[in-house]
Amino acid sequence: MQRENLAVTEVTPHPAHQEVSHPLPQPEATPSRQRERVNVASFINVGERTNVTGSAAFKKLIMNGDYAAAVEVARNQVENGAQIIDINMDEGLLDSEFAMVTFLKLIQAEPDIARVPVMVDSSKWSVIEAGLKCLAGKGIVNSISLKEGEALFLESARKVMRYGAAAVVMAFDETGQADTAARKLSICGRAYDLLVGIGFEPADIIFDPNIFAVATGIEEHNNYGNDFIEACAAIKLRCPHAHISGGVSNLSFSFRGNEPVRRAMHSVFLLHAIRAGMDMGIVNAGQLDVYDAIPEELREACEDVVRNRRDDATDRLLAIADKYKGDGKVAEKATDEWRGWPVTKRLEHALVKGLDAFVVEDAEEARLVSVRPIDVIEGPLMAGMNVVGDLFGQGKMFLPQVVKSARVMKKAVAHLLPYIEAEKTVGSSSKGKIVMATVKGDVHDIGKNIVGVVLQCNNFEVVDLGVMVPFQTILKAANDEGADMIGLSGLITPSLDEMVTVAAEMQRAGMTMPLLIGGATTSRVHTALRIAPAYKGPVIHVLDASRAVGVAGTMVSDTLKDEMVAATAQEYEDIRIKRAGAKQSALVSIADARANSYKPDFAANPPMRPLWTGVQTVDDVTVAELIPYIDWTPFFQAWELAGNYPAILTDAVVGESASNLFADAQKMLGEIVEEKWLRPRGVMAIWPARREGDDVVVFEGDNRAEELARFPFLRQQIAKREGRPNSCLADFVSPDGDWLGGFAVTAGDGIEPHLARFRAQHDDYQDILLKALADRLAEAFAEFLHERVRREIWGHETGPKQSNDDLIREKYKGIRPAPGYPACPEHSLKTILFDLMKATDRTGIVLTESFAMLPTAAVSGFYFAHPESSYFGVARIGRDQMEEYAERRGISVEQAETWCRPNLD
Ligand code: B12
Repeated sequence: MQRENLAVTEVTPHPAHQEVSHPLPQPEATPSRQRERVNVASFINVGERTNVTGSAAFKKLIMNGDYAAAVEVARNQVENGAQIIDINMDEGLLDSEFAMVTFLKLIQAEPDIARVPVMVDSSKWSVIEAGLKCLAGKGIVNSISLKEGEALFLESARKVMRYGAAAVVMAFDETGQADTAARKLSICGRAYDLLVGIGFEPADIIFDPNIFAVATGIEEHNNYGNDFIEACAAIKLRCPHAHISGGVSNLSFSFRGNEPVRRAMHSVFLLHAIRAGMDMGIVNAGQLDVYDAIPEELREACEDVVRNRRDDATDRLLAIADKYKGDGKVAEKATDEWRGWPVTKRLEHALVKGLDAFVVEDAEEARLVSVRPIDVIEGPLMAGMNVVGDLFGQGKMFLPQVVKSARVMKKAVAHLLPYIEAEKTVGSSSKGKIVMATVKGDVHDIGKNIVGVVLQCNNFEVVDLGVMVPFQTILKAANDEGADMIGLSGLITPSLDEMVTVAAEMQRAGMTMPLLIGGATTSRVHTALRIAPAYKGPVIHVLDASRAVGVAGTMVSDTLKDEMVAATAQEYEDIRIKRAGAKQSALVSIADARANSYKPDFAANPPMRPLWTGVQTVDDVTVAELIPYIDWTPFFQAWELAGNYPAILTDAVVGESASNLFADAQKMLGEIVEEKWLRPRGVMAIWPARREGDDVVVFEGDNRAEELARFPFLRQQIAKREGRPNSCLADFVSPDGDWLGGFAVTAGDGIEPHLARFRAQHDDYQDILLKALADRLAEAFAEFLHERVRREIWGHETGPKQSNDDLIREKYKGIRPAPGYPACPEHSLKTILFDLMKATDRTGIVLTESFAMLPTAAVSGFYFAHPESSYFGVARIGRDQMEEYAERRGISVEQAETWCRPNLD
């Protein structure tokens, strides 16, 4: 089967434009992983309701042939936070192959379900194979094992490899299921060696080391919790890159009927198992509690049982279990009790809870009783921040809370600073200094700001140079400041080249300090292939804010640094070797790709004449009108809170954090509307057009005589399976006369004075909140304007308006791809679009040299109206197309190579 890999940059699809390609989440490969924080939020939930053996309701639907309702079960799983869905059709009275194929085809057609990977679950290989054949992205086979010996195991594994799939490997061998930690490790280790020996990708191995019931009354079962947890840690060390999964509900089987106790057991178990390396599992989010919110008595009793801490653990849990039946809620403690505590304890409490109302008052009180003002920072404030750092590290606190804590810290420090300066004492000794910048041409800075705040919370000194920073400024600041390391950030693909430039310039300047790389468009692979070779000093890609602390901490540690630098260098070298030797997906020539273009049925659906053509400034839209169009899920993602809105608000793990954040967002939105902080500004256009080859040519008049401009689009060149086209956006435009639309919108006009105000107040929380809301409003504006265009200007949509949910799921006809998104990855097309629409004059949006837009909260793109138009990813293209593109675009081949780079590797 031909897998359609995305380009080297491994960009994450924009939520609005997801594609069906599912790389498994990669564990960080360095030894530092063992030292990393427990990230409960990064734990992957596997949904299991689409399993005829596990769900009577699903079985009934499938047996009755009610596939439409069965699809809703899958959708429901995804909406409730499942990040992988397990599908099983093993039922004696069923044609399982037919059921698997029918169901998979149906869910593949639903973009909001198809965005999560599928686990094809069956005991019959024929069913698994039938399932794998119809998956467009990477599949996961559930499961293979050594139960029937090595020969059969390897035969199955080879078949899995042929489909480019991952596999769940059960800890089961010829003698049975593994129960003790030692057996689990020995079977998984053996399976790992066999798999790696035949070239199976280690990251595609998902071990299931068996979670068994504890507290059953049978003594031999008492250590099952520990056995699993210890096995996780040992397997992670023994089998680099492999994942660990398990079915969590088995653990509490003996407490059936007492949900609060089961939930508490699962939460306690997961805290330890995730910490030990478990990275995915079948767990119902509704069956989890926030660890710290579990009543202490129950939590301790569960700890005793799960960790087998005392012989009478089962009896003790049984003795209290009934008390917690029902809703199991405990009365909240009086909230203002803490104001009566000693000042050091109050400061710690304010930091942990992110309460800034009394912090200046308390910092002053602490200063008056301290010998030197600096003692307040180095004493109670740092102690409080250490608690915050630890809780975040243990996955017991989430990013929005940490940013609020940072605000409390900054306010206290701001109050103390004048006294410290008056005394001219030396400032607090930091762990290390990092100079951070978003590179030249790029304007994104939420991710960088978050990392900055988190590092500051962990006692790093951060020199933030802002956005669009040329390499000269970065290098100079690093030298002048005596920095310990440099951190670069970037949102869009042109920044990747700029990062290579910074690295090369660091090399030329003879620097040796570590270079950390982060931002939405960056990846471990790109860092290994392009950035690291340009610089001899340490270069490390950092996936997110939570990992930044571990990496930065290690880079300033005398004992840990060398090990991590060497391990990362080795890991990047492995990536380079693997890439050099890897068979890349085959390409066809651009001529053959064109011959296999997508051919819409223009006879059945001829191009629809718009009600109006021309260019129009859009200045009549208010923020209040845009609010209902907001897609909230990415807002929570920006704060590292995993889950879909609205289910995330009641999520057992992050629900409380998400709800508080959401309430703060609503409050700020109220102020934005009330006090007119932001002014939406936009422009849209519709031109008569025609397809010429892979270009869409736009014209002044309806007779299509006077050419205004041409938009050259890129075409997929990866060899396709029979019946699947090599698509190009131009395919959706008729060569016999059609129309094309364009737009550019921003919600960022007016944002600067408010950001400056928050900065002056040392309030990173409000600063990041406002930026994140402006970004959501920009996306909402694009959605709103597209709807207006479809209904009132182009007029191809009629009937009742669609709900916001349906808009988010793109249930409408027609698309609005944006330059930079996978269907038109080349960013420079924005210049043509902007010139034609006079977008800068009409909206105030300007383009940087890398084609980023300022204000940051901005989106621009095209409108295609044909009902068959759809999103896809261009992915890798050949040099033949790139060279021809240079000609079509009127640029040199070198220039085309730079602009198309992410699609060339
Ligand atoms: C939200 C979003 C937007 C928002 C705002 C973005 C912003 N403020 O920067 C809006 C809607 C405005 C937007 C617009 C566009 N977007 Co957009 N967007 C996203 C999205 C969905 C999430 C990005 C984000 O903010 N994540 C949350 C932050 C917190 O995460 P982060 O940036 O990754 O940062 C974390 C880590 O990377 C790391 N990190 C970051 N920096 C640093 C630095 C250091 C030193 C370290 C150690 C770590 C570190 O830690 C951070 C915290 O955990 C991504 C897709 C995705 N899922 O990533 C696309 C994405 C980034 N967008 C993309 C594109 C193309 C665009 C547009 C060009 C589209 C267009 N033509 O209009 C515009 C450009 C906007 C502009 N001003 O020029 C592409 C970029 C890839 C590409 N081909 O260039 C992406 C990847 C989508 C895709 N698959 O195509 N976008």
